[in-house]
Amino acid sequence: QDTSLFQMTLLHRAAAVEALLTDLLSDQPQDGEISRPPRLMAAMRHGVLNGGKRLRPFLVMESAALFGAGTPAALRVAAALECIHSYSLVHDDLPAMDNDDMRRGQPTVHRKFDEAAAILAGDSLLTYAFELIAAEATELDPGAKVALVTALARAAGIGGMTGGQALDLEAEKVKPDEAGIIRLQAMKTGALIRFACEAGAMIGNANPEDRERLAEYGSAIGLAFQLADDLLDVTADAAHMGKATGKDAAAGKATLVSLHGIDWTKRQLSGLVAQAEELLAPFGEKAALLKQAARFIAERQS
Ligand code: GRG
Repeated sequence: QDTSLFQMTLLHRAAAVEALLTDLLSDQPQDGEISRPPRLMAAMRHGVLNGGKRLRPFLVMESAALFGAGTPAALRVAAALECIHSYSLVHDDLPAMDNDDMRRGQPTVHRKFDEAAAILAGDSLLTYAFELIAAEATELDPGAKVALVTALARAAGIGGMTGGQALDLEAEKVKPDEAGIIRLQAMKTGALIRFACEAGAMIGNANPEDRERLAEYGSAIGLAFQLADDLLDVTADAAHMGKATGKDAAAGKATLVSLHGIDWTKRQLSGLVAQAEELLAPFGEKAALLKQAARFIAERQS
């Protein structure tokens, strides 16, 4: 029953963020823009509005709700974060990176459009994310906006996602040790998930201790997200489980699963869920859905 409440809320929040993104990514020029090239906009929409789970937006909104923060600002920050996540997928799919033809069950942006369009759509989503947070329409005080922009830039940049992607590419040549794997994963996928949770606390004006608690929760579920992903990569009979490929496993990539095996990974995942729940314990019932989110991430099948 708890799980279905979580699933329903995830869908509800996904619908809200998709409605906002549909509006924001229309062909209609907005806020002083000279024009919006229709093909660029179509490529951006294809990269974003194509059926992702919208987990990161859920985490922003649910974390903000924990501190009683109203929806409009959280929704805009959530949309900004989804733009960044989507851009990373569009660029990750490019021939120079993973060279994937399909994403979220549809042709990748460079397949449907072309490579130049995919690069520009990704670039535009990345910059638009920061505009979205800083814009007047986001109802937060200037100090909060600067803090959010700074934290998001850090999470998406050198010490976060793009840095982690660089380490991941190097790992194909020189296999990292366990600490190296954990570090690269914390950066590549963990940093945005951690940001999602911490951003909610920031939007809700949480005290430093609670903000750190949410960030730690984000780190725990970020690691769980990656472990679950690695587990799916080896266990998913690719054709049947809905995951595109067991590509990493097939490429012999070093992951914690390849180092320690499936049983160890499952125990680790349970441990991370317990840790996430413990971090949220002071918030009591109000944090029930965030606790469910930890479970969902650890047990997800797609
Ligand atoms: C190329 C700048 C650049 C960064 C790439 C995050 C990343 C760095 C690449 C994504 C590659 C990938 C498949 C990583 C595994 C974890 C992951 C981010 C999966 C996709 O996230 P979900 O499951 O996807 O939240 P949806 O489609 O639901 O949004």
